[in-house]
Amino acid sequence: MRRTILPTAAVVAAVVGLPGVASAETTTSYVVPLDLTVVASPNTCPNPLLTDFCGYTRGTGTVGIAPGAPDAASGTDHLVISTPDGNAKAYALSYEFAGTPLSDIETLGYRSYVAQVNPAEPRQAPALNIEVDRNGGTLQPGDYAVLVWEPVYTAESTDARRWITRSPSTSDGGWWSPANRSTTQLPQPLGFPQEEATWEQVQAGLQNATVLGIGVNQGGGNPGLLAQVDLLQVNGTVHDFETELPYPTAKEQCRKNGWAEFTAPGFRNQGQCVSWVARRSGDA
Ligand SMILES: [Ca+2]
Ligand SMILES: [Ca+2]
Repeated sequence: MRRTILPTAAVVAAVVGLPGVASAETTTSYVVPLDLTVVASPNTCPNPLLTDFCGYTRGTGTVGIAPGAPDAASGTDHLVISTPDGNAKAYALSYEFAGTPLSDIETLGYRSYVAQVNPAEPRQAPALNIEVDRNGGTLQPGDYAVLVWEPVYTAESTDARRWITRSPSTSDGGWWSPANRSTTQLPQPLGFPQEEATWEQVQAGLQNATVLGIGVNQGGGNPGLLAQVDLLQVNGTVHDFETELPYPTAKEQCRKNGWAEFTAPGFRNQGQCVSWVARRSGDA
């Protein structure tokens, strides 16, 4: 959707494997501030959504793309999420995969960095969230559910101030859902064990489900948590959050030594930069 409407935000093919994730070929999609819409009420993302990502913030929570802790794999710009008090909440979800069967989501990954911990629970870090229609088809009342994967329920590191690769699709557990709480009538209605479920178990419990949105969330009850996320991977697409695109979209950007600023791809001189833009825009 967005990519045909906002030509500044294009996709560049690259091979950028997430460290620790099986090295299938992936495509890097650079996500810049124009690609993220943030709303103040839950489930009010514009429809149709003209950006790939939609974020929601509650109370003092914030989410945005900004410079943060340098990371060899993801640069210095990241998705930055802050929840200053216990009521705050903030998330950013991609809707590029809406309608995809949950069973087709094979690879999920991201990198996270906790710059400032929640003092009451210093192991907390941003979680992966997937909004689903639990039985596919049209979204009827009762069909909506959010699947959550949290590092704290797995054997993955909980260290602060260190970039850590997260592996929701291959970890030893960590999945749960608010819609999966057992009652006396119905033990675990989504069909997988809370918090200790693997991705395979989630998929087995929700065989007809379809994806609505996929992204990262910092939920309520995390006062003081200040974190960064990058390289959000869904199957073959890796989302790299950047304040600016690392490549030129207009020939003018190559001039006055502008060519030297670009990194993906990098250029040897102005002429090479101009040619690249011309080829890419089809007017070479
Ligand atoms: Ca449905
Ligand atoms: Ca980045």
